[in-house]
Amino acid sequence: MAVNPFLGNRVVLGLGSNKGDSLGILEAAIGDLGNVLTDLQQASRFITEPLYVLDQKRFLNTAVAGYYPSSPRDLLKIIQTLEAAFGRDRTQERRWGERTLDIDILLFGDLVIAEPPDLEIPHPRLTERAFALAPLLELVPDARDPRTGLSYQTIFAGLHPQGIYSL
Ligand code: A4P
Ligand code: MG
Repeated sequence: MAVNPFLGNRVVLGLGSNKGDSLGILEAAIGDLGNVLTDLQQASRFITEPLYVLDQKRFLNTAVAGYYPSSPRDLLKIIQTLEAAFGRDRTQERRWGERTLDIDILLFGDLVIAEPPDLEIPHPRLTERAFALAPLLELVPDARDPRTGLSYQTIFAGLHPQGIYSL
């Protein structure tokens, strides 16, 4: 993905919510991300069946793309502050359970970062998640996995149907 010498790396963030006023939360969070990323672009909103933990409400998912001038760790701090501002309280959550706002760094330019569990880019579960790949592909249709060179379009086409519907 592109690097702009003035604006920084192009990044893609995945957003999800299934607790509280999910649509309002996503819209407001994206508004705030407009102050973090330059040239912000938004994907469609999708209603998606929950993955992993099935006894919870459907999610609302989307993605945004834009340019970011600083480091991946700085961006991680910003998105975690934003999650908390929208009521995210990790101490009250079960893993993969309901949440007011989840923001994942899906791609950060073509960087590959393997510093688990704090930071892994591309997001470690991106390739198995239709709810993340569908909006990502709207924004960056020709994106490739920087580790393998495989196109995300091909990976997405090979997934079993997971129940994702345009809002
Ligand atoms: N972390 C490491 N790499 C990253 C990265 N690239 N971006 C670390 C963001 N964070 C990253 O995050 C736990 C830690 O991951 C963070 O502290 C950060 O340092 P978390 O948000 O609590 O998430 P998790 O439990 O690790 O799970 P993961 O895999 O991020 O999953 P989600 O997305 O949080 O899972 N079904 C549908 N249909 N739609 C959804 O949005 N979401 C979940 C929740 C489950 N099922 C879903 C959905
Ligand atoms: Mg997350």
